[in-house]
Amino acid sequence: MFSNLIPAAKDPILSQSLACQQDARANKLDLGVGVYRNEQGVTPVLQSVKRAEERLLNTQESKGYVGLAGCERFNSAMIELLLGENSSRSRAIAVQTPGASGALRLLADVIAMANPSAKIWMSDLSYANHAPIMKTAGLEVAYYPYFDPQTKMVNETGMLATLSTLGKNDVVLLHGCCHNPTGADLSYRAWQSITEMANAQGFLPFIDMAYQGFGDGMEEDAAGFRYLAERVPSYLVASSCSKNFGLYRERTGLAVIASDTLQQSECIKSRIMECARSSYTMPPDHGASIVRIILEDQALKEFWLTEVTQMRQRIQGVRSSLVDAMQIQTGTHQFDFIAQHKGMFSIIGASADQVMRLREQFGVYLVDGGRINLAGLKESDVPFLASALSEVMAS
Ligand code: PLP
Ligand code: TYF
Repeated sequence: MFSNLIPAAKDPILSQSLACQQDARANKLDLGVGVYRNEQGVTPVLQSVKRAEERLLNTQESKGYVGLAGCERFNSAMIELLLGENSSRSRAIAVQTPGASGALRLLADVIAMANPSAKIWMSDLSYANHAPIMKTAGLEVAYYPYFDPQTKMVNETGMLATLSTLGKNDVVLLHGCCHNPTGADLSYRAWQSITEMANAQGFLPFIDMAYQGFGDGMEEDAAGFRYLAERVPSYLVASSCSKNFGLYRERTGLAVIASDTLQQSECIKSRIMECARSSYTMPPDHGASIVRIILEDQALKEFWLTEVTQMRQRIQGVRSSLVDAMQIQTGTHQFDFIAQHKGMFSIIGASADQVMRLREQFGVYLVDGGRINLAGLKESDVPFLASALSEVMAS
């Protein structure tokens, strides 16, 4: 049966972390996979999560099945976190999914079901799994210009020029905030232009919100998306609890559908549940129960928000320390862009050769393409990283 199969290519991100684990050097740095680590180098279980888990342990009376859409109270609480008081809430409904990855796949499946010739446009560059997920769902993938390697910021003119050519057959995948892998986010003005174009030309916005709270704040990070949501007839969202709740392995996410009418959204939801049924059927409950408990309890929610603020501020602190250290090392402002980037990642402009040298000579592991995970860097490792970067990137 399987004799004609050859082994799959390695996961480009996870394989870097595995290689780092096998590296015997004491001062190696794993800046590959996108997980948050604290100053001790640990990816912690949040205290708010511990409290919710304790409550769950003491009160949960059944492990019976929940349903194809998961927990509806989780779905409602997550919609509120994502949309706030946004007017599109009246037509937005959701399905609990195994991570945002599960949401991306189910939403891709339902797009393919509705329109097999739909084309998904994604940013050049984008999250390493976006294209494989969309292609496996049978969708055609294309790219709009996004990252400008010169300025290290978004090439909004180029992006909007491409989007201006799109129409009803097209889906535009946008990162809600904290762009992976570049760290370069859209301006509010760009969100406004995209909204106008979606309305005038009829393409469907599809937002991937994997890092809400890691950029400028929980509300701030949703502002551009909410502007769009209020004004376009239809949109889709894949949202993740992996990073902002630290629930990575619990596989907790949400697929949101907002169509012209609630009735139409309900129809799409039923088709998404059908796709789930023919795959994993029901999503895992533990992470969603934790999130529901936190979001439904005002005091616990406030406490969780302070924990997210601490994570965000640590990342911002690391960004500014690295900028300072690079100014000292290079005597230039060449790396100042790192402080303007948002969220966990930055593309620092290292060539394939330089990424290899960082790995071999210094034990510094970046993802191919030169993505660095600032959220995995300790303040105390900044001087070592800065000297490695300046040595490798100066030559
Ligand atoms: N979307 C983006 C942009 C991501 O960076 C990630 C990575 O974790 C995901 C989706 C997948 O997240 P999850 O762990 O919720 O499946
Ligand atoms: O981009 C990242 O590092 C995160 C984590 O197959 C991740 O999104 C990495 C690889 C992968 C799934 C998630």
